[in-house]
Order: sequence, then structure tokens, then C-alpha cells
Amino acid sequence: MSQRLSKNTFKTRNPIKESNNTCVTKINIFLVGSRKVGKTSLIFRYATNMYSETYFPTIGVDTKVVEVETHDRKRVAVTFWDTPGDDAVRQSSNKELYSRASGFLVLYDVNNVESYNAVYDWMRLIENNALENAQVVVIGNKTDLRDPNNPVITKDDGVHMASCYNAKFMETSVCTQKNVNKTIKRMVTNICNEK
Ligand SMILES: Nc1nc2c(ncn2[C@@H]2O[C@H](COP(=O)(O)OP(=O)(O)OP(=O)(O)O)[C@@H](O)[C@H]2O)c(=O)[nH]1
Ligand SMILES: [Mg+2]
Repeated sequence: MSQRLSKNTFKTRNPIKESNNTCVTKINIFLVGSRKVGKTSLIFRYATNMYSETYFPTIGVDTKVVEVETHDRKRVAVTFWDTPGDDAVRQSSNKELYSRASGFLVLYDVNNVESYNAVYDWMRLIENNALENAQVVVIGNKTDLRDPNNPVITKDDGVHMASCYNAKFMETSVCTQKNVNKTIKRMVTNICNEK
């Protein structure tokens, strides 16, 4: 569904209120990756099941709290930390902030080589600043735009990239919703099983 909504002000399908104590577990997941790879859209899609073609660059770190149900039906309050994908953020290291994360979603655009190469920088930042047991999922997004006859970044490229860092890998299309729910549910389930 394509809707013209501001992703920066969206209301979630299942927002968590401060006073809601029904979620036993609370975790933080950071979204990182170059500009325009689809970080904000991914959370918007997951939380509201909607998609907007309009681009609103994220300015500063934006947090959204969303309830996720794990495979074993545990309800988890996940704070998604949606970061801006500019170079200044990539080059800065923030141990205090990164050490709060139970997991990282590292996105690139499968049609954009720069965003794929930038994943190496994000991974270095995570290695240097995050907790050792933080779960990392590398995501190749925008597969709906990939030309099957002349792909810019193939699935194998993504698998290779992720395996270099012992990270998990998924390809998604936020536009068609391919693998969006699956990726988040699986990641949250894995994090909770390790706790
Ligand atoms: N075709 C297609 N477009 C997408 C997809 N995901 C996101 N987009 C579009 O890509 C643009 C950028 O998406 P955002 O979610 O704002 O990207 P971002 O990574 O949050 O960007 P910054 O906040 O600047 O770091 C928007 O116009 C989205 O509609 C996808 O899977 N397919
Ligand atoms: Mg954004």
C-alpha cells in the first residue's frame, strides 16, 4: 500500500506506552546504513504495514518503540534507534550509545555500490563500539528495483559480506514487504533466546 504519510510522525500499529508493563523483555535495536537505503521505511513498514515513496531524511537519532512477538510468543518491547545515514555519523564512534544495543540492522541498497561498500565501515564501527554478543543482521534492501539481467549487487555478494563478519544476512523489499516481518521477528527471537 503506497501512502503519503510522514514517516517521522507515524503512529504505530502496536505502540508501547511507558506505563505498559505487559512486555517482559525490553531491547534496543539500532538501524544503520547509508542515506536512502530504507532504514526509516523498514520500521515504518513493520510498525504500520504502510509504505511511502516520499523521502524524509532522518535528522538526528529517532527512536520508535514497537511490540514484537517472538516465534515462541513472547512479547518484547523493542526500541528501534533509527539513525541518519550521513558520513558524519559513519565516521563518528559512540561507544556509550552503541553499547546499549542488543542488535544492529545494517542496511544497504542492492542497486547502489557505495551503500554496499559503506557496510564495511558500519561493521567496523559496530565491532569497535558494540557489546560482543550484539546480534548483527546485514540487509540488502530494494530488491524490487534490481534488474535480474544486470544486478548491481547480487545475493551472493550480500551473503559474502555478512559471512566476513559472522553476521546474518537477509534481502528485503520494504516496497513489496518481502522479508520485512520475517527479518525483525527472527532477529528479536534470536536476541531473546540468547538472553
Ligand atoms: N523501490 C523501493 N524504494 C524503497 C524501498 N525502501 C525504501 N525505499 C524508498 O527509498 C527512499 C529512502 O527511504 P528512507 O527509509 O527514508 O531511507 P533512510 O535509510 O531512512 O534514509 P536517511 O534517513 O537519509 O538515512 C524513500 O523514497 C523510500 O520510499 C524499497 O524496498 N524499494
Ligand atoms: Mg531515515
